[in-house]
This record gives sequence, C-alpha cells and structure tokens, in this order.
Amino acid sequence: MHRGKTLFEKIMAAHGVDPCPEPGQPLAIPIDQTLTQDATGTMAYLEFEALGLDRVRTQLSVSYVDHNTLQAGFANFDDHIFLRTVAARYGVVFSSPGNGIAHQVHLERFGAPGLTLLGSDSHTCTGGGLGMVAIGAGGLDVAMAMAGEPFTVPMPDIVGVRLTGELPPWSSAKDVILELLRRETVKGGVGRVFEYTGPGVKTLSVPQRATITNMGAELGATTSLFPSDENTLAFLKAQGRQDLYKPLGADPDTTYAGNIEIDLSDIEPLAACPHMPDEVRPVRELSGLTVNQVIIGSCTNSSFADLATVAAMLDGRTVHPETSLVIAPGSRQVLAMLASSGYLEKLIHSGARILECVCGPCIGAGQAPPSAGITVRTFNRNFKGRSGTADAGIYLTSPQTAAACAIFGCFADPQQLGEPPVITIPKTFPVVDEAIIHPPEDSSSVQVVRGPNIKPLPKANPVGEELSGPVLIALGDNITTDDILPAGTHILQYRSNIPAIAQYLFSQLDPEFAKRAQKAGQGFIVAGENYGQGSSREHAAISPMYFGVRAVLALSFARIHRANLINFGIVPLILTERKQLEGILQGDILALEKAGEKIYNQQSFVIKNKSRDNSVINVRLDLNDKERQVVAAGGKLNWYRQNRA
Ligand code: MIC
Ligand code: SF4
Repeated sequence: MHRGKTLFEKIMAAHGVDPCPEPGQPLAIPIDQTLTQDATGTMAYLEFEALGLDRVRTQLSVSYVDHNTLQAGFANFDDHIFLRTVAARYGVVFSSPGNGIAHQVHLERFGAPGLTLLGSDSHTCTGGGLGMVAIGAGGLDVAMAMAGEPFTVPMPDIVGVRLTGELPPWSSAKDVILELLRRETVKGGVGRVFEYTGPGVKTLSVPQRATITNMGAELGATTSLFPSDENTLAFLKAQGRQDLYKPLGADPDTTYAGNIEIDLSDIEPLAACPHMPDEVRPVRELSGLTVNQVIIGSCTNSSFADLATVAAMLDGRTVHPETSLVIAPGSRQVLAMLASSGYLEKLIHSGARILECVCGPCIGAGQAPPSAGITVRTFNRNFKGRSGTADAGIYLTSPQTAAACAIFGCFADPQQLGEPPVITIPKTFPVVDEAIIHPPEDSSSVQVVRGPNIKPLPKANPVGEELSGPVLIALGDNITTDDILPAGTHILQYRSNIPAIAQYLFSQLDPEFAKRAQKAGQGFIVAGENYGQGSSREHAAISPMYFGVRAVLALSFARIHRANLINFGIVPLILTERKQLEGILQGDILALEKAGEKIYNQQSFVIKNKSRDNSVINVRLDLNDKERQVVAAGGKLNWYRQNRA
C-alpha cells in the first residue's frame, strides 16, 4: 500500500537514502554540516588528525567554544588556542570563546532546512527547530563525518506529535516539552524521532520550536523535527539568510509508527523537579517553596524573545533580596539586541547578574547554588550534583516561571502576574559575526599549537580470547554520563587529558572507583536500564577504556553512549532479565570465554560468574556487522586504520 513519507524520510531521500531501512536496521546518513564544542571538540580534532586527512570534507564544519571558558588556570586557554589553530589548519570555521552557545549560534548563523548536521554535543538536535536532521554524537563519529563518512544509527521509529490549539498567555514552549517528558519519560525517545505536525505548529516561532527539539535529547530521542514553513522563512529573513529557505513537511498521507496528541491550549506552567528531567509537576503545586537562585540561559532558553520577555517582566521591579538572579544570553547577537532594544538596561536595573554568552552554570562552570539550596533554571538537565552543589535541588522551568520565582523569591506561577508583557521582535536581527573566524583557503602553513594539557589519545587493544575481571561497580537504572564522568570546572579542564580526567570516573557515586579500577587493570561495569543517558561526552567511554574496562552489562543503553562504547572497543552487553542484576555484585569475577569469536558471530551467549559457582549470566549482543568488527578491533580508530590499509 502506498504511504507518503514522513519529513525525516523526505530529508533522507533528498540525501540519496530511499527507501529508509526497516526500524532498527543501520541507517547511514550523509552529513552536510558538523559542529563541535570545546569540551568534546579537543578530542574530536585529535581524532580527526589521527585519520590523516588534509581538510574536512563537509559543506561546513564549525568549532564552538562555549563550555570551558572560566579559565581558572592555563588549561582552558591552551585548549582554545589548539581549537583555533586546528580549525584554521583543517578548514573549520571557529566561533571564539564567548561568541555564544553552539546550538543558539548555529541556529542563527548556519543551520538551514533540509540539511543534515552532526554535532559532538547531545543538544545538536536543537537544529530540528529549523527543519534540519540534526543529531548529537560522540566526537569520533563527528571526526569521521568531517572526513566525509556517513553517520550510522539504527533506523529510528518516526513518531508524529500532533499539536493543536494555541499556548495560553503564560505557558511556553518549555512547558510543551516538559509535558512530553512527563508523559514519555527520559527513556521514552530511545530509538525514536519525534516529528511535530498539526495546526499548532504554525503558532510557534523557530526559537520556540528549538526549545522543544533541544530537549528531545532528554527524552533520549535520536532527534526531533519541525516542518519548514513561513515562520522558518521569517526567522531566516531576520538573519539575512532567506536564500536558504525551502518549505518542507511530511506528505499529507504519511503514517507514523506512533502518534502523540498535544493540545497546546491545555499546557500550563510546569517544572521538572530534582533530580530528573521527567519528574514534572505543575508549578502551582510548588507555590511558596523558597528559591535561592534563578538562572536564565542555556541552549534551551536564551533566545532574544526569551530574555526580552524576562526583561519586560522585571521592568520596574527588583529581584527578591534573598534570591540571586543570573542571566547568560545565548549569543552575542542576543546580547547586542538586548542592548540596542533597551531590555538589557531593564535587566541591569532589576539587580540581575549578567554573564558572558556561554553554557556557564549549565555545565557547573560557576554559580553553584548554596548548601541544600534550591535553584530554578531554564536549562535542560537537573541531574544530582550537576550544579556543582551535591545536595542542591535543580528545578527546570520556562523563562516566564523562572522570572516569577526571581521576583517573589519563591516558586510562583507566572499566571498570578496578570497580563503577560508584550515584547517586540525586530524584523531584522543584527549580524554580529565579528568573533567568527573563517579558515584560510590555503592552510598548509598553519601550525597547530598544543599546550601541555593536551595529551595524545590513549590506544585500545583488540579484544582477546577471554574477557575476564572483576565487576568494578554495580549500578541501577538511568545512570547519566554526569554520573559516569561528572562536569564542573575542576574536572572539565582535563577534557583533552584522558589520564587526568579518568581519575574522576564515577567520583560522585564512589570516590574509590578510579583507584580500584586502576589496581584491577581490567573489569566490567554493571547497570540497569538506559545506561549512559544524557550527554555525548565520549570521555565517559574513553576513560573506562583507559582503565581496561572491556564490557558493560546493562539492561539497555542510551543511544550516544552505546555508540561511544563501541567506538572505544567496550562491548555493550545486554542483560536479558532484570533479576540477573541481583546476582551480580561489585567484586564478582566474571569471564567471557572465546570472546573474540562470540563478538564476531553470536547474538546471545553466556558469561560465567566465577565468584558465584560459575553461575551463568545470559547476555545479548545487539550489534550490526560493522559494529562487531569495530568493537573487536578495539575501537573505530583501529578499525579505520585496518580497513584503510
Ligand atoms: C551537557 O549538556 O551535558 C554537555 C556538557 O553539553 C554535553 C557535552 C559534554 O559533556 O561536553 C552534551 O550534552 O553532550
Ligand atoms: Fe551547554 Fe548546557 Fe546546552 Fe550542554 S545543555 S550545550 S552545557 S547550555
């Protein structure tokens, strides 16, 4: 029977992939653009260098510096110099420190409907707001894309999210995605793409759409996608980039693998409560709860419209004396517009603290809340400890709710503020590209500068005959990459230095982990469902590899982390039953005999628990042929070298 195409399938077809494979089968996506950010970018460019090419082979590759900009020591600046020179050397556009958050700037200056984008940051999916297939991945996959290789993911199920109605005055795009998280949970998007349709779509601007696609990452989705329509054209026109516009949408007679309905007029102000983005409650239920800190910014909510709304709400008011309000604009364009429109002055007079245009507090780089404090943030992740204060509670809300909390010093539903402010959005946005550096045509004489913090990539060995060793740690469900390798400035400074950063593996959950793993020299990690959810940081796979971890046994894996494990030669083994978890304790010695052969050829096999009378653990190895070769070779770089030879 004829079935029209989804928008995702249409963009794939325009890239020569037609038809798309069956769900779960490998889908190789040709990549038009890549982006990196500094905290993952140093590794990505070291990996690109290891591929031995002279120049990137994409239409456009951009290197952003937005994460590690506190520069508490020499390490961050050293990394920036490496990134600037390596970009010039290989033909990559460089967005300088403080120019803006990758996803905000990419939307404003480089993204375009119908293109494919791969980025070494999980929130690369923000680009879906512009009608592009934008996917987050580990640095090595982005390096391979820069080398012209397609990016392979299991073909996702395409789910239609039909929007009807219109948002009530104090509800926002953030509340829409929080509602979806409430319904679908942090693992509800694994193996799926959320494609937004329906009459409600046209009521949302591109920045609002981008807030929604941004937090598709929290659902675990492969990506999220809005159609490209007259709002997309208006956005591109404002940026002086209307030549890139093309109307795009799903075929009217398409069908989806799943259907979700959201009536925008039912959406009320919501908050994700500690410590997961899917712990969602209506703001009215939290009313009166003291708030120590409010932060407005991040790649989710720091567009001009977001910050102008906050400024207008604060006009003539001051921040509650016992609450600290912090604002980090998403880009220098946003900051310039706030300045020229007079909104910045309103923010200054309200008593807000203004930061540079970077991730900052979102990645734990400054502005940690007080002990046992409550912080309300317009960000996308509220994992325990991510703010830099282990016992603080992070709540995620819209800018409107956050501003109301800053005014009242406690949780407050913005609906109690009466009529919402009317803000004016200029038809044309100023171009503020001065901090964007384009690479020279001939870069053969460019010298790449490496400071002492930049250490060579560690090498992995091919899988041998037997994988054996102790269980180094046994964990529960939804372990995040922040649990595996936390952020925070004291750790982030070592993102280009694996021997140093590996010392912080699992440090929040078990400060003894690194010592134990190093002593063991090899071993296993055991976990529940959705292991490795959250960020794309491949350090959460490279560091275990560095300590000799050869396999992770889990009930299921998050998409990007699973790929990172494979890329660095760690075998992702799927436990077949939850009750098996009870029989595997930290310190147990596990053994997988004839490992090499099984990894190449078998779907399911057993591991023996030598500490429990050789009891049998049934596992599955859900890898395609190429993934099997990669993991057996000890990772993608080894595999690439072998295959090229
Ligand atoms: C995040 O939000 O967790 C980060 C920091 O942007 C990460 C990338 C990283 O760890 O460097 C992400 O989302 O991928
Ligand atoms: Fe930066 Fe936060 Fe966005 Fe990650 S989620 S890219 S740390 S602003």
